[in-house]
Amino acid sequence: MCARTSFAGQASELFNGTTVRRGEVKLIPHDVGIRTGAVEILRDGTFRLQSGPVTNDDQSCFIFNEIYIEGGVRAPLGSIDVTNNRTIINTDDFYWRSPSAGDVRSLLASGLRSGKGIVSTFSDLEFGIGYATMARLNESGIFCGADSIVLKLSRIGDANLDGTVNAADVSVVRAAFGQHDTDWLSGDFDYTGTIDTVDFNVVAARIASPHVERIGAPVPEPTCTTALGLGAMILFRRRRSVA
Ligand SMILES: [Ca+2]
Ligand SMILES: [Ca+2]
Repeated sequence: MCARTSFAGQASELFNGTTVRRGEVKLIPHDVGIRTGAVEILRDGTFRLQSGPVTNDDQSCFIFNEIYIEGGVRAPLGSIDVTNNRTIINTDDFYWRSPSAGDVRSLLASGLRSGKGIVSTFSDLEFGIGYATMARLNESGIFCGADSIVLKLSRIGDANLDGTVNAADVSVVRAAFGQHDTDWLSGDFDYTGTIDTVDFNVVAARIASPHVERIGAPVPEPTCTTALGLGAMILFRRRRSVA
């Protein structure tokens, strides 16, 4: 269990117990504030957060304490659409259906692959969902622990989150190359947890041209010689199945 941090405010809205059976349920906040809750999403359902200004503070965000998606984290049949909201997935096992970090990564990977899982309708060839723990982002003071996962719409390839993709990001990926159980801040742009040639090519291709193919598409002449490949995915510890 991760350490719980202090509260900075009161939740302004709860969405506990929301079940999306099919179609779309849109969470429309009534005011600026923190929303916490749990969702259950069945086949072909989408739980969509109303898009809003992207914020980087703890005064306005969505926090998921529990997530259940039919099909499980590796083959989800429903979706959470975070649009452009700063969203936090609470991994604290204080909650019954809180996902592990590996579960969150699997849901992001599935979203990238199939459009089911954790997705953003604001994602395109330039922007994707960045992810890292609150601790890694030096964030605290909200309703969950330091190991909770923060999701932010980020420029693909921008590992250091400074808004641009350049040689500094290449350096980040190069330094983390071969590491497992990593995050976006280390250059894991395809949610495998491992930093490999796929991630390197993502950032290298975007320096060469901002209008490149989707993540995972082949790019010419990769410059990394160490190939771990997607098959080297780490087996993440699953505290519990959310299937
Ligand atoms: Ca950058
Ligand atoms: Ca990766």
